[in-house]
Amino acid sequence: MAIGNLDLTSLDSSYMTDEQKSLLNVSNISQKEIEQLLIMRGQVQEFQMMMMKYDCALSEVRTKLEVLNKELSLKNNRNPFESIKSRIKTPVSIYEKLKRKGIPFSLENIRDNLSDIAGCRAICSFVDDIYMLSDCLKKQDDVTVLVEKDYISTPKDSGYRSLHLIVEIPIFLTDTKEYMKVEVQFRTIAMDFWASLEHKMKYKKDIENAELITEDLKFSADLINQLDRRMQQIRERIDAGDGKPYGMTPTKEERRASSETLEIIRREIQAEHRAMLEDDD
Ligand code: 0O2
Repeated sequence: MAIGNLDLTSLDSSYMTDEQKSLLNVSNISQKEIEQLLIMRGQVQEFQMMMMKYDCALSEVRTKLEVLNKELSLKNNRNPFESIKSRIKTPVSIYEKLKRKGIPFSLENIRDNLSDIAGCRAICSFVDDIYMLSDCLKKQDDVTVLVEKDYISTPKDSGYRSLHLIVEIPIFLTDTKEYMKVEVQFRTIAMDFWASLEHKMKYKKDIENAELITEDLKFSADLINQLDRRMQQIRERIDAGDGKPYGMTPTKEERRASSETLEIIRREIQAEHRAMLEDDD
């Protein structure tokens, strides 16, 4: 694995200028500057080795999920997940995350403080598939669950919903076995759609009235939650071969009333915010 296109032999690792030293604490660092930092510390190979191990662990977890998907789709006649994405965190994003946590950039700190260097995301159609799939993964005897964060039952203040597992799995190298952490996120298609949009807004600077968008996102997160639950109920009725609504399923009139109520609440939130912004002026 290459870290950029730098000629690693062209720099004297024992020599550190003031400018190079300042790289240790910059707020906007580039990939090239991180490479230089690693070269200065003589840690290029160690860093590459560490990232290779995360990459191997990621492949293992991804394969485990793909195997489960194949088996469960044969058993249940539908795929528990629609798609799967995996990524290794970039050096810049590793640097920025450590900085956000107030931790200096070092290989030891990366290993000890970041659990999402290797990340895998399974996008499911239904909420119950999320729990079924994650339970199957958790049960495997070479998987240790270090942390479980259920942001579906307890969403974040932003409205973010997903199930996160930090798992540790062994990877087998030529003469060693090492345990590596991988973050696995499970979401529905709708939750993923929401999270991508919200992520975009977080990283976009200079949005006027950003608070209004934040409120709208929170509101939309609730709507998405309702939609996910409803889709699941519909699927269960299809599976049962009986279209009869469940006790909880509202009538046409109730549905109309609840969407009208939601619209009123949405307008009230927006009006409140506009008033707040006018007060600030
Ligand atoms: P990126 O750029 O997506 O990689 P902790 O482990 O508790 O110290 P951490 O790692 O922030 O803190 O844990 P958390 O809260 O479980 O978040 C892990 C990842 O979940 C984040 O990684 C995001 O990908 C996603 N996430 C968490 N909260 C939100 C949210 O409110 N909105 C969106 N869109 N995504 C969220 P990163 O590294 O923060 O970001």
